[in-house]
Parts: sequence; structure tokens; C-alpha cells
Amino acid sequence: MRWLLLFALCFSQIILAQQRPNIIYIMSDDHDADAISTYNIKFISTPNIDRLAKEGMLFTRNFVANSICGPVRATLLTGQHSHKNGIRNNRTRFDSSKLTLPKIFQQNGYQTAIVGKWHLHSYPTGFDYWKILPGQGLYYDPRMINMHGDTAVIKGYATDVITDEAINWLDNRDKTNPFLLLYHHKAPHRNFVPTLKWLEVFSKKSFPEPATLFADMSKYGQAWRTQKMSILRDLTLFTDLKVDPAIIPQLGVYTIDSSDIRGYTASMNRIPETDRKRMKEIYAERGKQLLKAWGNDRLVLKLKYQWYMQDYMACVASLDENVGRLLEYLDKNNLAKNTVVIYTSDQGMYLGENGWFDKRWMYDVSMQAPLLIRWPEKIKAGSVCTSLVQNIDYVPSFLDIAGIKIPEWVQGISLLPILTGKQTSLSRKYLYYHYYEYPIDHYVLPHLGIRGERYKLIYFYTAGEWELYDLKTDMQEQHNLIKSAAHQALVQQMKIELIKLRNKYDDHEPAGGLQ
Ligand code: SGN
Ligand code: CA
Repeated sequence: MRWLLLFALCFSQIILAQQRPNIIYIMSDDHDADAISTYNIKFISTPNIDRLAKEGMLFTRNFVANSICGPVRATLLTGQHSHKNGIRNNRTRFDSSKLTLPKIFQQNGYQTAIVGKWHLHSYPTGFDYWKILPGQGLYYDPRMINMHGDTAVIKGYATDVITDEAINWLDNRDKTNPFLLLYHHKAPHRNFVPTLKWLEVFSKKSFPEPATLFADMSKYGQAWRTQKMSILRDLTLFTDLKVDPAIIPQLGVYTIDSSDIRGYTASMNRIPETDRKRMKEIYAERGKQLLKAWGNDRLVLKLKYQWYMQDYMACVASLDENVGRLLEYLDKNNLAKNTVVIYTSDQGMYLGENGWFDKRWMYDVSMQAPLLIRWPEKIKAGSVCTSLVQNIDYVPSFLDIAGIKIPEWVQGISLLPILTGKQTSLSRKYLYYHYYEYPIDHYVLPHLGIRGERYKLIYFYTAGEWELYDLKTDMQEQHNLIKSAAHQALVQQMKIELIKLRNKYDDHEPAGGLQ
């Protein structure tokens, strides 16, 4: 009798384990929402990523707490703001002894794995399986580090390779337990190296220019004047845009940057020989066009913008293809129904707005990240969430989805009631943001602030400059209302809200407060 009971207990535990949903968290790198057709049809068609919204939920107001890679990854592991998890910038080593999302899942009987970009300097912990890119990784024939600490070159294009690794793990995992898989792409991170197939397609396209492409920095605050993320001045001709350095003698006035030329050669040499010749031919056209425009900054910027978009979108097209491969694997292996699939990026990315590339700012372009979640068993297909959501919410949401208790040190809130339709909105009024990394890379001044449904308050504390934006009338955040007489009561009220949130999240920087 006792044996029978024990057997029944074990059996029911297996059933329970199988019923708990699997989670696949897909995070690309620098993939702006404007480069996903569900969000914006003007630039690219991404049918596979779009599928997640069609069959699940689209989040139109998802933001990050610090718009840069390492900090977002640390928030994914901890559900905490940067000052709490210790990763304020890309240079800090993550303390791998911390209790993290994968560790909690592991303790609760989940199989856990991560493949692809990691970017936290220490090795991953809490994973039954891991295989990561060192640092930023490479687009062609990337090196990957496995969990025994061995590094090997894997032949192929990074986006395909990372997907192969993810599918391979899914195929060979311990199938008696549910799983949490973090599937992290390198693409479409700078310097953007696409495949020949997609370069052929996108090099023929012309993209609409953002209204602010030619913005004049001298008319704005200190932070705008200090940054170094201008497409015209800082996006490099050779490494970034693959113009052949052979044209340099014809450029006349040009200060040679040897690292830019070395970067070009290194990227080109990694492209498989079979494709290299044709890719160089396509890129050679850029050199010809550049010579015609050289000397006219406006024309050069127009060209650089197009080339940036062509390479970036071509990298996104590979991403979409590979998300399709993964979804197909789930369909074929009867996993689609009980697997929550999340698609996001570490943050947004400037695609020419203000004349910029890169991210970091608290402005919506870079603070916003795409978020699409599919869970056929619980989420109503085609639903949309417009509430203010932030990446600190991922940890509590995933734990809640798996029926695991949320630790009190987690700073976000669970989105489960939103996903299941129990709640249609969140009660939260403001999101807190704090960016630190200065000067390298890109010289964006540190800042903090709060974002509400309509207004955003930002403080560049090393410059002593405040900004206020009305997102309803000025979506592009071009008109700083901080001195507007009509907005002084609002400014005072938002400063109080900012202090409240700083206290709530226990942020004490900058020392000396906000004066
Ligand atoms: C590199 C890029 C920067 C980028 C950082 C951080 N320069 O340094 O443009 O901001 O990575 O990116 S590059 O010349 O190497 O392309 S992040 O996504 O890791 O935060
Ligand atoms: Ca990034």
C-alpha cells in the first residue's frame, strides 16, 4: 500500500512537472521595435516575429531601466535596477554567486539553459547547460565558450549558429522536466555584417528618412552637444559601412583612421570566400556614391543613413528567419501550446532619429524595447497591452508563470494577470530610469528620470540640466518644456514623484541628491 502511494505521488509530480509551462526567452541585441513589422511596417517585414503578436500579446509600452546591454542582462537575471544588481555599465563583472532567475528555476525542478550572447564577464551560473559568445561575439564563424570553459570556432553565421545551438539543446534536453531557455542573439549589433542573401535584397532598398535626421545639435542641451553617436561623424565609413578603403586617395581631405581600415579587413576576411566577392561588389557601389557626395555633409549623411539601414535590416531579416525556425521546431515537437515564447531586445536603437545610431538615452527611441509574448494556453491571440511595463518585470512574471514564489528583493511586478486577461492594465504611474556609462562609448551624459503615460522628466546630473517632455504633443522629444511657465506645477509634482521612486527603489546616486 505504501509503495502504491509513493508511486502515485511520484507519478503525480511528473504530471505536474509536465504541466508547468516551458519558457523560451528570445533576446536580440539592439533590435529596435521600428524594425519589427508589427510595430512599424515602414522598414521591414518580419512575419515570424510578428506571429508571436498575432498568436499572443503585443506590448506597446515596454521600456528598459538602463538602455545598454550588460545592465539589461543583469536585470533579466535579478529583476532589479542597475544600482541593486551592481551592473551599471558594460564593464562590470556580474557577481555569479547571486541568487538569480535561472537558479530559482533550477531549484524548482526546471531544466535551464542559455545560448548566445551573455556579456556579463563572469561565466553563467544556474544553468544546466550554457554555451555563450565571448564579449560581443562575431557575425561569421563565431567563437563560443562551453560550460567546461573550452572555446571553439563554430562555422557559420552567428544568427544561424545560435539557433542551431538552441534547437540542439531542446532536442537533447531532459524531457521529464519543464525548461527555461534563454536564446540570446548577437544580431543586429554594430558592426552590422549581414549574409549575402539578405544584403542582395536590402542593398536595393531605400528607407524613409526620419524627420529629425538633420537635427542641429547646437540648438539643444549639453547632453546632445556632448554625445558621439552621430551617423555623419561617428559611424565609420570602412568598418561600419564597408566602403572599400581603396577609395581613400580620391577623397582628398580625409584623416586616415587606421583602426577603421583594419576593422574593414577583419570583417571582410571573415565572410566565407564563396560570398565575399559578391558582397564586396555590392559594397563597392557605396564607394562610387560616396565620391560623388564627398564634401557635402548633408548628402554624405543621407547615404550613410541608407547604408546603415540596409545592413541593419539585412541582419534583422536573418533574425526573423531564425525565429521562424525555432517556432517551427516547437510546432513539430508538440511544444507550442505549453511553451511561453517571449521576444524582446536588450533595448531600442536609434535608426537615424536626431541623426544618431546607438542607444543609452532615456528618450523613447532607446528606452523602449519590443515585447511580444505568446502562450496559446493562456493568452488571447491578438491582444495588446498598452500599460507601462519595464524589464524589471520579466523575473517576477516568469516566476509567476511557473507558479514559483517571487522573492522580496525583486523590484518589478508580475505581468501574469495581464497575460491571462484577469487584469487589463497595471496601476503603476511612472517608470524609473538611470543611465551611467560615461564617457566611453559614445559620451552620453549620465542621467535619471521618470516616464509616465504622458510626461517624462529627465535629469542630466553632471550637467545640472533638467528636461521635461510631453509625449502626447511631442512624441519625438524635441521640445524641452522644463522652463515653460505653463508646466511649472507639473515639474514640481514630477520631481516629487521622482524622489518617491528613487526612495522606493533605494537608489542613492548621485551622492548629494538631485540638486
Ligand atoms: C560597442 C559598439 C558601440 C556600442 C557598444 C555597446 N562599438 O562598443 O557602438 O554602444 O558596443 O553595445 S563598436 O565599434 O564595437 O561597434 S551593447 O549592446 O553591448 O551595449
Ligand atoms: Ca544592445
